[in-house]
Amino acid sequence: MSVRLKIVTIAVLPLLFVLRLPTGALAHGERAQEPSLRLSTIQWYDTKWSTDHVAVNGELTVTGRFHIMENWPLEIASPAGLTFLNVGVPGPVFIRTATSINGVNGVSSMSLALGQDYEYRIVLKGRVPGRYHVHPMLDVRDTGPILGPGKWVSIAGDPAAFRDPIVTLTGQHLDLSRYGLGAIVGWHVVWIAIALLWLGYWLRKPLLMPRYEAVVAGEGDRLITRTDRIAAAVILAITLIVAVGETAYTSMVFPVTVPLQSNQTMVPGLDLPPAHITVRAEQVRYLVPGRTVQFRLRVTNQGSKPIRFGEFTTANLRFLNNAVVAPELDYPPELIAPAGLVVEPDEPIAPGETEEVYVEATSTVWETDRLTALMSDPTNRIGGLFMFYTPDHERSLVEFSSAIVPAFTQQARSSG
Ligand SMILES: [Cu+2]
Repeated sequence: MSVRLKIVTIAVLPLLFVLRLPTGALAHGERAQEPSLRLSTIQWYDTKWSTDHVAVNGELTVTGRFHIMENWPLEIASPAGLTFLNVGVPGPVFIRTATSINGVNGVSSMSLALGQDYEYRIVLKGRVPGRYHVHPMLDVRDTGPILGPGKWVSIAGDPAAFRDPIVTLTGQHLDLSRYGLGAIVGWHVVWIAIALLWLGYWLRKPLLMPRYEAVVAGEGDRLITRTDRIAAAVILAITLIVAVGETAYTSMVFPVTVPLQSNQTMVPGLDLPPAHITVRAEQVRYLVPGRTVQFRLRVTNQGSKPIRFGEFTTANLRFLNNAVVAPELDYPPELIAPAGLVVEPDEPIAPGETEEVYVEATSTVWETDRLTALMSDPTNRIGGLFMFYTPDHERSLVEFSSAIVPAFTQQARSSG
């Protein structure tokens, strides 16, 4: 290979690589968040979308639960400070007509407790036609948005037909989708006109170079004339009169207003029965060539019924033990790992017993969702929820959190 060819190859190869990357981009950035944020903070589960096709003005309800990790990473601000339940969608394509967390109205910000579970309900109304990825989302102060699982939902119909009718506290019937639009446009026009007047006054005079020359010649003081001063005073007077006048006019027309609220609500956690199961990590490895997380666990069943592994969920990914649970038919398939959850031995753990169990969660998503970028994080931790089931299908959730070590070669399973 000639030197020139080598240089060309070195220059072009990375470019080809970069150009090739965006082919897999389907969603809107949820994969860009740091793995520690997605693996070890909020575990979303039981997420349901009431439909994936709504009309303009039609309703979509997103419901589900989330568990806030007790073992919340020290370096990440937690929802015990301040948080707000929202939806992750590209822009105001829906309006949110109601939210609740554990039955508490979600209109204001909340403080949530670590280690607790919360049940939420978000009611949306279709506004702008299109196809959107709809996620439940918690905005956590000083951390940012933490997205739940996303599902593609289409809105169909005529955007002009969108209505948002309300009745105010004084009994007026309004349509918020258009209310006040005339006043907004009108006042913008007034201010733009004042700005253009001011700009126009100066632009008609000789500009940069002649003025620069005058300053250099020591005649800078003569650049601003008496007329300029009068014009400036007039514009200042107009600005003040319009600003004060519009405020006075608006408060006269709308005597009763309520300012935007900034409440903070404390929401108690769900009252779930205790799990009576302990899961201790003996060793957790990420096998790089197999795209597999391998757990060596010591599970103790302190309950009164035998239990089996049903699911491991983390970062909105679900690994199901197909022998125990089946996925819901309308759940986004890309969020369920096809290889499922391998459990060895996959036998019920009897009450009072402690078993050594080997569990394997394989998915290409560890790589494609960049979750393994955690290997280059200063904190190599994996978190998630293990779900256990009794023979009569009672579910227990156990939070899991452990250090994880990358491995580049398969090791014999007995040599733990
Ligand atoms: Cu998305």
